[in-house]
Amino acid sequence: MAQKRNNYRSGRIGEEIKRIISDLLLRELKDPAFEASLVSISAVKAASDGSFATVFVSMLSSGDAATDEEKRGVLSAFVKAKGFIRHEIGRRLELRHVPDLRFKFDTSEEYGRHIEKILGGLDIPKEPVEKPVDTADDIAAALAAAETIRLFPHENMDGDTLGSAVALCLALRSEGKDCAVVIGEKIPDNLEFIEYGCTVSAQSAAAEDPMFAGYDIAALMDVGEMDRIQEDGGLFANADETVCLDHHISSKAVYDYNLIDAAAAATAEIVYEVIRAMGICLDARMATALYVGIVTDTGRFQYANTTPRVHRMAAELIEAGARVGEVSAEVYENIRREKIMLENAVMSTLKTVADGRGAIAYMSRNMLADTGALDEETEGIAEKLRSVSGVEVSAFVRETADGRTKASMRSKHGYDVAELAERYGGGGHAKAAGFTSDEPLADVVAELGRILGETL
Ligand SMILES: [Mn+2]
Repeated sequence: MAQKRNNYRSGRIGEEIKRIISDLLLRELKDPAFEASLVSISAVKAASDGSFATVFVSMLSSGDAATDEEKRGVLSAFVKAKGFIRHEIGRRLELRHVPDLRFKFDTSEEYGRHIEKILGGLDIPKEPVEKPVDTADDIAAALAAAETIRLFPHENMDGDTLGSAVALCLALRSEGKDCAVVIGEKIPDNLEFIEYGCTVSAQSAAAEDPMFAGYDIAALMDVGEMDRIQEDGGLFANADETVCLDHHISSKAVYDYNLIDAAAAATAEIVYEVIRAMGICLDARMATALYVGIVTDTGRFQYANTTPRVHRMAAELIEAGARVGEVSAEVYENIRREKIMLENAVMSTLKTVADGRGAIAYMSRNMLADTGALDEETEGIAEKLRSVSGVEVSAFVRETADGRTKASMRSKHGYDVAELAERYGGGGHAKAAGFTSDEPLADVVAELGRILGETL
């Protein structure tokens, strides 16, 4: 399996992207919006993790400052051409993972036109910009100052990402904010009960905001990478300000506001602090949504992340009206027969290595098709594999819909699976981590078997 890290530093890649887009503007990008005004790229700032790059666009319209309408036309033309531009960047730089692009106007240029100075001043930072994390009070203040807020749960939606987003959405709506949770997947049946009218499809959100420029704040919920949300990045990346609320140790503080706390058991714990910092009183629905987040991310208060703080928070949520019985019945006694049949099929592939200390099982697309189960119904299989007596590390390897191979690893005691996942461009926690590879399923299964056999 090849490593996925690219060799470009973020400053270097920013310069390369600027050069390529400038060249495309001269030769290949033919939208009339580009021709009506003098459009140029003043700088490109790449995020330190390579997940996205901000392209600063300048324009002069027949010697005057461009009108808002002209600017919208240009932004929209860039968004339309984004697929082509990213393709060209990937081709010319031989990158497997092209950063997503967010286009912004370089407003500093409108007033001064001291182009030289601006190019110098805005130039690409020499080192990746990872910032210190913000406090719940900082996040609360940023949210309080915003009017339109969109929350973005991660793909393969789980109880924490959805519960956190729904609770924060309800809290912000109670303050009169225009807020919604943007999803691109069907909500798993066992989580549908906490939807509470909060979600909008990424498609309809895009239709409502075709310029991808309308939100004051876009927030990543329970995820640190833009390419793991349920839309292609345009809606999130072009908000005025970006926020990351997460508890994954691999997430980097590269957004405008970041509250990333690896000591939190769930993002719901972080969101709870933010809601309290905003001075909002929890209602029964917010409490239920947050309760789902902590119950699912602590494995029903069984994992090592189950701290006194988690139990105190659970007690406060129940006091605020969290519906404990409903959560238990909806989340855990609501399993589709197809999912059980898929688990049977996966378990029949179980192999152990290192005298039973490593357990590996896999799922092919055929197994999914034969049982009629859905991709998200693989959730929980990695944990089930770890529950086998004597197993220290489990790996569940599956084929994804787009033909790649995804590995989810779990460990019982000391083994750090995040370190293993990071070698393949993935990440996670010491006891729960994963990665996605372009190698075939059988190769990933064989290699993980070999590595666990040697290291356990
Ligand atoms: Mn989580």
